[in-house]
Amino acid sequence: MTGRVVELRSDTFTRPGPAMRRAMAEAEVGDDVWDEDPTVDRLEALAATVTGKEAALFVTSGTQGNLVGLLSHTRRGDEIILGDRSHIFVNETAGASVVGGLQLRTLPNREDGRLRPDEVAAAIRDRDQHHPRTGAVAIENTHNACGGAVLRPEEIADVAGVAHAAGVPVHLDGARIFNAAVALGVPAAEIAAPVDSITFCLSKGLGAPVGSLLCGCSDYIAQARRYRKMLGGAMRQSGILAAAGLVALEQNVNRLAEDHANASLLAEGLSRIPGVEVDPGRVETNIVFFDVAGTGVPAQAIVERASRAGVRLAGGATSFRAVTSSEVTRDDILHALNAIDAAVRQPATAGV
Ligand code: TLP
Repeated sequence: MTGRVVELRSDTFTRPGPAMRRAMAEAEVGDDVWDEDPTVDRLEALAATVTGKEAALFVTSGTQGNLVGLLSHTRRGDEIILGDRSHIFVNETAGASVVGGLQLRTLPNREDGRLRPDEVAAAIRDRDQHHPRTGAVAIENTHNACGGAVLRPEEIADVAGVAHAAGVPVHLDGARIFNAAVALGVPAAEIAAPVDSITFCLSKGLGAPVGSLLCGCSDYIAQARRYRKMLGGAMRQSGILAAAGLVALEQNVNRLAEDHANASLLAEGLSRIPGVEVDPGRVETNIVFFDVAGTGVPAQAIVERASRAGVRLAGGATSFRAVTSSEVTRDDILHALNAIDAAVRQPATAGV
C-alpha cells in the first residue's frame, strides 16, 4: 500500500494551495450585499475583463450561475433551447423549470458537443400565440458529457448568429472555459465574444474552493444580482472566497495545459489495455471517457480494485469519466494506468 491517492473523479476535488490559502486569510473584506467588499469588486472586475463583458457577478456555484443567468434573460413560460447532454439539462435538477417556470427544449448534442445552427434556427419559435416564447439558447464549452470537447469561437458565432437574428440571447455554460481557451491558445474573451452571457467556475481546474462568475452587460448583471439575492446567493464577507478566485485566475490558468497533457497520456495508456475502449484523438482537454464492456469485468469491480491502489474512479454501468487536475501528476497517471490494467486482468470470477 503506497498511501498514494490519485483523484480522477472530478477536477472539483482540487484543493486550495498555500498561496491561495494565504490570500484568503489576508483578504480585505466588507459586506458585499452593501457593495462594500473590495476583494469581491476586484474579482468581478477581473472576471468581466477576462471574458470581455461589461460586468460580472460572483455566485456560489456553476449551477447557480446558470440558473441566475437563464432567469435574467427570460420570463416564466419561455422556452430554452439547449443540448440533450448539456449540464444544465442533465445535472442541474431542472432548476430552470422549477424556479424559472422555463420549458427546456433539447436538441441533440453532436459527439463534439456542438448544436447544429440549422437545428437551432428551426427550433426557434415564431410569434404564434399558442407557442412559448424562445427565451434563450444555452451552449456549453468545454462540453463535459462530450468528453471535454472544445467549441471554437467560429462555431459559437454560427449558433449565436441564428439566435441573434431572431432576437434570442445566448448563454454559455463555460464552467471550464479556461480549459477551452488554453486548448485553443486564444483568450477566453474571444470564445465568449459571440454570446450574451457566460458562467465560468473557479472551483474546478482553477483550484478555488468555491465560486463561479456570471458575466454579461451591465443591465443584465444588475438584474442577475436581484435573482442571486432571491436564491439566497448574496453573500457577506465573501472577499475571503473571492481572494481565492483572484489567485485562481491570476496563477492557475496556464497550468491547465499540464492537465490536458496528462489526460492525453491517460487516454493513450488506456487504449493499450485489452478490452478498454477509448479514443485518444478525441481528448482535447482534461476529461477522458472510456468504456470497459470489452474487458468482461464489471465497472464496479474495477472501481473497487483501483480504489485499493488509491485510484479514485467514478463510473456508470460500463463507462468511466476520468478528469485530470492539479491534484494529479504525470507519475500519478502512470500509477493509475498500472492499477486499471491490473484491475481488468483479474478475472471477473475473482470478485472485487
Ligand atoms: N460538473 C460536475 C458535476 O456536476 C457533474 C463535475 O464533476 O464535472 N456546468 C458544467 C459543464 C459542469 O461540469 C458543472 C459541474 C457545472 C456547470 C455546475 O457547477 P457547480 O458544481 O459549481 O454547481
